[in-house]
Amino acid sequence: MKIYFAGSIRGGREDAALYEELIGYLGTFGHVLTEHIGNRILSGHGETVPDDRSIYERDLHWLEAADAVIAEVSTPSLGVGYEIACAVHLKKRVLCLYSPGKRKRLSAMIAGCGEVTNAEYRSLQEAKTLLASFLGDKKQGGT
Ligand code: 6IA
Repeated sequence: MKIYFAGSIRGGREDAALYEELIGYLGTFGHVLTEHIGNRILSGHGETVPDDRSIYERDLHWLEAADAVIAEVSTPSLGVGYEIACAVHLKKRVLCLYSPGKRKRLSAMIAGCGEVTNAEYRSLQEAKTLLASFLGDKKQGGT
């Protein structure tokens, strides 16, 4: 199974360590196409190489190839919102994970979208449980 993980980059890197944890866990279910999102060295400025057009085209290509899309939406990000909308139009299964009370309220354009699964969590363990139930029994070994 190919999994597309979306998380904030230029929207802010406050949750980078959390993304890293979630990506590690997702790796037990399949291949995570976007492992770099959890790279804590990657700054909120994003990198200049590859250039923005290459990033856009590569990510859209990965999104098209994905079997499931997981978006961590607690840190608001234009890019993540755009990816969610694209995924919906591509008829992908989309899970949006949101940790309430941390910062801003989740946009109504995500919270009110009936074509994605919205789920709130309060701990890493709870987020993992939500991922496992969304991805069903497709786990590939490990815990
Ligand atoms: O607006 P944002 O930058 O917060 O958007 C974040 C989302 O857009 C992520 O879910 C990514 O899939 C995508 N995205 C934004 N910037 C990059 C990027 N920068 N690389 C890949 N995807 C990106 C360069 C990093 C690379 C040199 C390791």
